[in-house]
Amino acid sequence: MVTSNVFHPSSALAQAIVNLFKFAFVLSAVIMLLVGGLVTYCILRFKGRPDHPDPRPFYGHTKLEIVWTVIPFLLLVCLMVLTVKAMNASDPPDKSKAPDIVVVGHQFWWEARYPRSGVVTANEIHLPAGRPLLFRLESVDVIHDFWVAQLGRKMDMIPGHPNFAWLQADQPAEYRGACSEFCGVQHAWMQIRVVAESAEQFATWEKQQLEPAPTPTTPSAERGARLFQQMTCVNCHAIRGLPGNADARAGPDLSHLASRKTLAAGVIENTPEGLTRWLKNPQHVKPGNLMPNMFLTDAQTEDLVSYLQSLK
Ligand code: HEC
Ligand SMILES: [Cu+2]
Repeated sequence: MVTSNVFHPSSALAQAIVNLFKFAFVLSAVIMLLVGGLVTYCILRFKGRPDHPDPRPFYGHTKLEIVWTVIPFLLLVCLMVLTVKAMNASDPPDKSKAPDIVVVGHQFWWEARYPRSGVVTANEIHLPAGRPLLFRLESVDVIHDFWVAQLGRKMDMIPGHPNFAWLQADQPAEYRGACSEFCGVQHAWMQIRVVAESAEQFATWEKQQLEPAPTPTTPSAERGARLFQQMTCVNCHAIRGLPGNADARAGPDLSHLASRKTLAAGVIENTPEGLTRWLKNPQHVKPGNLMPNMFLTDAQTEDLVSYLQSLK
């Protein structure tokens, strides 16, 4: 099941945020209608007519000024109390604890690291449902904002200043998230897929992600693997098991690319056609992203696609 309806929260914190939003929205709507209504009434009722003299102005009406200061003050106090209550719907993130998941914002994709197991993946974040998870949120370039509305609060990712947040999915399902701070031309194509699953399914996923990338078995995939290392792909993309590129983090980790549904943070489906289009010219598919057009020939593209497809 894929869900992206912010009004169907999947954790106590997300529920508290939705409640606060609804209250603030209704309150603002009532005030807007009241003020707008009164202004409209006054315009119609007291509009100047040719034979009317100017109305008498009055200054310094103490009672009136007290009333229109106290009412907004009380409303703001009320909103503040409710906001603090919503913020306390989850524990304050404990920065001294080891995070469950580290998400790093990149222009224009998400790196996800699982410090306990050592799994590294991108754009598709698997997590066990039913328990709170501590996220550490970082950025390597500009300010991004990690937001999966149904699981918890949104949180800025600020270069050099890691932030922490609790997120939880009560139900196993697929949740959608997005970058919520304008971070460059492809900001809108920084989507997050969160796959919340049972503890067993999650453990299976983690185990599979930890395997070294499978060795290619067909001639085409073998040629693709060689191309991958001869061309500059290895400088930007890590593949578990390839010698010497474990630190390549300029692009997504591709060790188990074939286990992901989409490419480039949700822009296209991860199919042979999608991969071919991406490799032929990533700048056409996602203009301004940080993977250059490699000007591959059709044969090279085909071999690379067979190789990448084999990375289950
Ligand atoms: C200069 C660094 C760089 C080089 C060189 C490079 N890439 Fe990329 N690649 C990236 C970045 C950055 C992204 C993420 C783009 C985005 O989503 O904004 C990416 C995305 C991808 C993706 C999609 C991954 C995903 O999980 O969505 C694939 C597949 C890929 N590159 C394959 C290759 C191959 C094959 C080569 C060599 C022919 C290559 N790349 C060369 C930086 C690079
Ligand atoms: Cu962003």
